[in-house]
Formats: sequence, structure tokens, C-alpha cells
Amino acid sequence: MPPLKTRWDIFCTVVDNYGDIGVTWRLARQLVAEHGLAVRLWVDDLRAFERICPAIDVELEQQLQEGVEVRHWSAEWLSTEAADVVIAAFACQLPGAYMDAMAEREKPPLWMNLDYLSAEDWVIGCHGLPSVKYKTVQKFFFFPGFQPGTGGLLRESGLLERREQFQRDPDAQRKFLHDLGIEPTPGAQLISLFAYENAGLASWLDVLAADATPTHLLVPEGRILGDVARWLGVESLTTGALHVRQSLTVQVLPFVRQDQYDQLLWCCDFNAVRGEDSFVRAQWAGRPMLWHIYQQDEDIHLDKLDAFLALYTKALSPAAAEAMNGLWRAWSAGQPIGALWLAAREHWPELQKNAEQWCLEQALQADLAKALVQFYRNWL
Ligand code: TRH
Repeated sequence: MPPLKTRWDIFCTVVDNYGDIGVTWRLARQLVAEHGLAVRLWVDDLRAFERICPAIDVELEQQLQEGVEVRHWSAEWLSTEAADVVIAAFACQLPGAYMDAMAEREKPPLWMNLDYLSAEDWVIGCHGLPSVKYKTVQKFFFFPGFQPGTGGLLRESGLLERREQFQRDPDAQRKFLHDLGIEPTPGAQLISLFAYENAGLASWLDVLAADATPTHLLVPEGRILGDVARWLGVESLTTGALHVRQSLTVQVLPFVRQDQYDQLLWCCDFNAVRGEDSFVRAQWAGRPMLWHIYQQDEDIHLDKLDAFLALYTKALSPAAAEAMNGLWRAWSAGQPIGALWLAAREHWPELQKNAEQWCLEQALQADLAKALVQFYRNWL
């Protein structure tokens, strides 16, 4: 008989938006596909899940998706055996009965908290440290990150090879865009825009509209649409809407599956992203990007932003680094970025090269799924 697969349980509460489920779904699939593990993903909000994975049946308590056993984590907890490895994503609180089930196992499971991504230095010192204990079960901190000594970033095997192949194949890109209803304006730069509400947007769109280079702006449905509509002077925007203002074509896209969203990023010359998972995916696209960081109380997100910028711009010339710092900080503060965008454009070849090199440098680290599996092996 083949040996029993190690069983992993991943718990995800959807706080808001799609990052919590986006990260855990990606991780769960990778643990199954690349490490042959038996994974259950417990999610409290199947509707949010359905947005990034339309195959989800929101009525089902239990379903198999891409080899992952997806469980609806409902208020009424039915008793279940605890797994060998338990991941609480983003400090979510496990059901009390499940914690007891962990403690009742003959060999307690490895229990980890998968934390939010941050480039701050303190992460290196805290990654892998013991956290609280519940009866006999010890919890550990597991921090993703950009530097050696952290848990790394989610990156599927062969991702960069697939991306490079796609970016070398204009027909594949044309077909992908065409299937999404996108016929790029000839000679236009393609920009994707996934962001939270942002008062600074209008100044950027003003500059893009007045630019000699045409821009085709692709905006997935979401929170920024209100600002786009206001700038266009239309009441509302829905999927498929297409508006032209001088050099700027604005097109609203449907929310697509995660793998399709990757391809969209790979097609674009520049990607505006947000939160955590799209932010990482834009880095794997190897193209210049702009990050709308998730706002936190007492502005602690600003430290995270600066910590990332310090790493991301370290190989740039002082002038290009200054342009990037200015653009990113203003965007996350909701300030006008029109002039800062033009300043960044002055350094375009350098920014393109930096994006590619950053991506390759990050890919030298073990990916997060592999690092988790290694952590488990070491713990055993
Ligand atoms: O949606 P986000 O803003 O999510 C989060 C959450 O708010 C979370 O609580 C917070 O802690 C975290 O940000 C920092 O951004 P994010 O992380 O980029 O998640 C979006 C997910 O949606 C990501 O997995 C990519 C996916 N996506 C698609 O699958 N299709 C699409 O068309 C688009 C635009 C995104």
C-alpha cells in the first residue's frame, strides 16, 4: 500500500476583498499539485471564493476543486479529526472544538500562523519562532517575505518559464486579450488598473489622455470604478464598458480566474495592483508596476511601503529610485500622481530592467509552499 499522504488543513476567514482567499487558495492548490499532500481548505465566505474561482458551488458544504477539498467553514462547527499540519491564515481564530481535536491527537500537529506579507526587517527575526501554545500544541509564526530568512513568496513551479513563453508569443497574447473582448488600440501601451478607491487617479488619467503615446487602460471590476466613472463623466461603469478620451481608451473587464489574471498582467506594459496577492503576481510579471497598499490603522502600512521600496529600488540610479518612491508613495496616499508618472516615464528602460531583475532575484528564494513543507520536515 502507498504511504498515507500527509494531511494539511488551511483555515481562511475572508476579512474583506479577495486577498485572504486569493493567497490560501493558491497555496492549497500548490501543496496538492507540487507536493502531493491531502489538503482541506476551510473558508467562511464561499461567495468571495467564487469571484476568483467561478467553479465554486456556494451551496456546497464540501467539494473538490483542483484536488483541494474545499470545506465551508460555517458558524456551526461539526467535529472533525485534526490534520498533521494546520495553517491558520492571517491570524484567524480556529474553532475551539478543532483546537481540542488538535490537542487530542497522539502526536500533536504542526500548527502555524501564516502571516501577512511585509518587507520589514523584523520579519526575518520572527519567522519560524514559537508563538502561543494550546494545551500540548505549539503554534509557530510563518512569515512570507522577500529576503533570505523569511518564508519567501508564493510561486508555482514553472511560472516564470510560462510567463516568458507567453510574453514572447504575440499571437497567444492577442488571442488571450481577444477572448476577453480586448482589441488593443494600435501602438498603445497597455496598463492594468486594480486598486482601491483613489482620489489621485484623476490626475493620472488627465496625463494619460493628453499624452502623445496612446494608452489602453484595462480596469477589472472593483473598487476603483467609481473614480474612473467620475473622471469619464459617466454615471456608472459595468463590465465591457469602453470609453475613449483623447489618447486614452478605458475598458472595464470582468473579474477573471487567477490564472487568467496572471496572463493579463503578463500582457500589460505596466500594472497597478493592490493588497497582497496581486502585488506579488505583478512582480512575477517582470514589468514595471505600481502598488496600492492596503491601508491599516495608525498608518502602519506606510512603514511596509517604505520597507518594500527600499528593497525594490536598491539597484536603481538615484534619480529613477526617487521617481519610483515619489510615484508609489503619492499613489498610496491618494495624492495626484500625474507629474510623478511623467517623471517615472523618463526612466522607463531602467525601470523595465529593474522589474525583470527583481523578479529573477526573488525567484532564487525557495517558494513559500516549498518553505512550508521544509519547515514541517525540519519540525518532524
Ligand atoms: O483584494 P485585495 O485587496 O485583498 C486583500 C484583502 O483586503 C485582505 O484583507 C488584505 O489583508 C490584503 O489585501 C492585504 O488584494 P489582493 O491581495 O491582490 O487579492 C486579490 C485577488 O484577486 C488575487 O488573488 C488576484 C485575484 N484576482 C483574480 O483572480 N481575478 C481578477 O480579475 C482580479 C482583478 C484579481
